Amino acid sequence: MKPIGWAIALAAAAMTIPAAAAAPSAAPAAEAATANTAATPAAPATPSVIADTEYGVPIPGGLGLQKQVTDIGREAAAFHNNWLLVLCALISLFVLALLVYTIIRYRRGAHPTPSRTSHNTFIEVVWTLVPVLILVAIAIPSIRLLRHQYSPPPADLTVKVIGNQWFWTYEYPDNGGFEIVSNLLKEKGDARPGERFRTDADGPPLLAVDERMVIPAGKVVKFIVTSNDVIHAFWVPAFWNKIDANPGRLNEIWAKVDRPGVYFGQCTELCGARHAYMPIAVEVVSPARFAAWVASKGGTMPGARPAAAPDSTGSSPLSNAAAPAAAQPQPATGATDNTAIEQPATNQAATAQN
Ligand SMILES: [Cu+2]
Repeated sequence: MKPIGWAIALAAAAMTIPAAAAAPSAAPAAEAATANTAATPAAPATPSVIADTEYGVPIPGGLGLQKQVTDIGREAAAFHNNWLLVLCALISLFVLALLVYTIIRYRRGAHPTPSRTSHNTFIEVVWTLVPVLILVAIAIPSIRLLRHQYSPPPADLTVKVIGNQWFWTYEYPDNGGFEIVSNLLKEKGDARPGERFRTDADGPPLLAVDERMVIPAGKVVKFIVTSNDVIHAFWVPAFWNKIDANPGRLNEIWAKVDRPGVYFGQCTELCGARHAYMPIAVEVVSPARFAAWVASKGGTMPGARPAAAPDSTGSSPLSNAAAPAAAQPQPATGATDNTAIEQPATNQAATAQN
């Protein structure tokens, strides 16, 4: 008996520790849309939904995945946490135990005459079959997840996501085709006098933006993702969504988010000097508030063109958010925010290419 072959077994997959997971935070979910009372002297655009500290954001010291807010995300996170991670741990422990046993039991002192066995059909069948079964046990839920992920239900809303060096633009082709420009919000110390800066209501540093993408809760949203310049990647961890934004190509992902709130993401393709400074912020609101937001941007709701005005009065908190947002024209926001950063002309130029 010389079962050294056992030691060749499977290398355990490294356990990645992505962004963040649970941490007890007392912040209630985001729908409380009061005006932020923080000192924002020159900040007309108040966020309509206060950023959460539990969902949609990385948490200091957090382990594992962000809390998922889509069905696909929950399925994928459960697959990762309850199956892949457990399997990896068990295999690693099993291999370690075999190694330790062999080292101790068959060391020269305890076992001076080595076995000359070179074949054992039973063991060879076992160490071939067991890994195959393990792979099948991984493949079945994995392929099921892929099937769910890539067979989207019919979309209720389409948002065209365009990566630019170094900001995002979001177009709403179903709602009249208006476009919003989303730039990183500067910190208080970096903003020039009169310029808007980040407050805690906007979100964490390096993630908060001046104009969030807004989508309705409980609706299937299709994201058509492309780029104006180089390859970027659109990623919102809480949605389990990540896809490249390639110039000249349209990629598609989708999400159906039931929980209203603000969810942050980042560009995840190294795209240039300010790659780290083009965050993504998606605000999920009730359909009525979404309709009011669309109206505030000069857009229309498909099928119900005159209905936009009554909707905005229907939800009281939103008029608060919609009005200042409407008062601030889009191009001005994009331009002012980029000027103080390294490449003042880029923002305008890239936006014009649209
Ligand atoms: Cu990028």
